[in-house]
Amino acid sequence: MFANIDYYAGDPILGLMDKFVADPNPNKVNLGIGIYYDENGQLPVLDCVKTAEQRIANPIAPRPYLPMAGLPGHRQACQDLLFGKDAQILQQGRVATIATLGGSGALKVGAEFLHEWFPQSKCYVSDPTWSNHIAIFEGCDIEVGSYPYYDKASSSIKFDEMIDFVKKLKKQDVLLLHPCCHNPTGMDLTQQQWDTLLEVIKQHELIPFMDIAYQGFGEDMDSDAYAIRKAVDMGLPVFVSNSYSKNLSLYGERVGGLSIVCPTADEAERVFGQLNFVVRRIYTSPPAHGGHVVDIVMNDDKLYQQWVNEVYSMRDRIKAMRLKLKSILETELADFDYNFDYITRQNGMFSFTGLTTEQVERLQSEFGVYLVSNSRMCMAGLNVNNVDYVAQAMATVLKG
Ligand code: KET
Repeated sequence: MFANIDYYAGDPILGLMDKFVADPNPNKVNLGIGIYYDENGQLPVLDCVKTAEQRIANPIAPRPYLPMAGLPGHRQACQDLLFGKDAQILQQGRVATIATLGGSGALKVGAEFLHEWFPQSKCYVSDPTWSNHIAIFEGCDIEVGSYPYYDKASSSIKFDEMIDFVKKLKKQDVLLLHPCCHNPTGMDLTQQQWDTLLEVIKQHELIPFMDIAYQGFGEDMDSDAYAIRKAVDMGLPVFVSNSYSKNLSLYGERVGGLSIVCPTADEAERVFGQLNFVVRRIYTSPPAHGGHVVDIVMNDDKLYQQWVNEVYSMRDRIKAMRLKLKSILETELADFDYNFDYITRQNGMFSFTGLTTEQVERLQSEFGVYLVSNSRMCMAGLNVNNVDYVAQAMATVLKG
């Protein structure tokens, strides 16, 4: 009965995690999946989260179903963080926001909504992008194409090509964008480039879908949301999926949000209703624990400030590791024609190293250093104890 079912080749990122766990090499280093590990190589529990969890645990409360859209305080938290507490669109009731199962859940619900209400729309993702972007949209029967983004040879963005491509898209096509900390390249548009791109999006009546999974890891909470807020100021009907997996270090709790900015409050109410209906048909309502943590941390001034500081110290530790890796590689490979400036020009958790598939494989088999096969390295897996080892391994494979 099931003999004709295809084998699943596994996920390029999650599959690597399984391989890493099974590797007996005592020196192994996990630089595959986008997870932040602290200076001791441990997954941190943020102090603000510990405080919130103490409040939830005591007293032990009953567990009703949450509303389909999640906790009001979770939804409010997403809106404040993405658009700014005082944003006019929030006062005008023009944003439909639901709590979702991580950023992935937000993308799925958003894609289902688009498939139902904008059946003619195609979705365009950056070349390259996070592999699951393509899988999620195709999984909702949406045709997915890609727009030019990253030039491997120069480790920079092909902005002019990108703009020329976007100008050719059809009205209401969807453009999936990374407002900050682009995954996998770490290369973000400048504010001026965002202004230019959003103007083209407006002229051609495209739908910008902004996926923000690393807010706070780039520059700061507000600058990282620049593209989102600019699109709102320009009156665009922007979709935003956000994730708290990384910036609250709550990967397994599955917390995120989907927000759709509408022209009027009435439209926002209709859209909100349809998002609820999508949720009802897939999983009815989100899990409660992570939602309560988000609600407590984000809506308490003191905990919120503590959280922001904790995110910034994660951001700064990653930046320090970029500098360190770059400096060791420059010393080790001084006699070779390599340029490692890209390491500190890239933002967020990832560095796109440009290593070949063979070099990535060698790093894995000879040194137990795991990168995603597209050459993406998670900088948040580096620490003072392993950065020398990783740099030496990289230098060895680059020497050939
Ligand atoms: N968007 C982007 C851009 C992203 O990098 C991730 C996760 C998500 C959404 C999903 O977020 P979540 O809240 O976990 O559903 N990326 C890392 C983990 C993964 O592949 O699932 C990664 O790229 O390693």
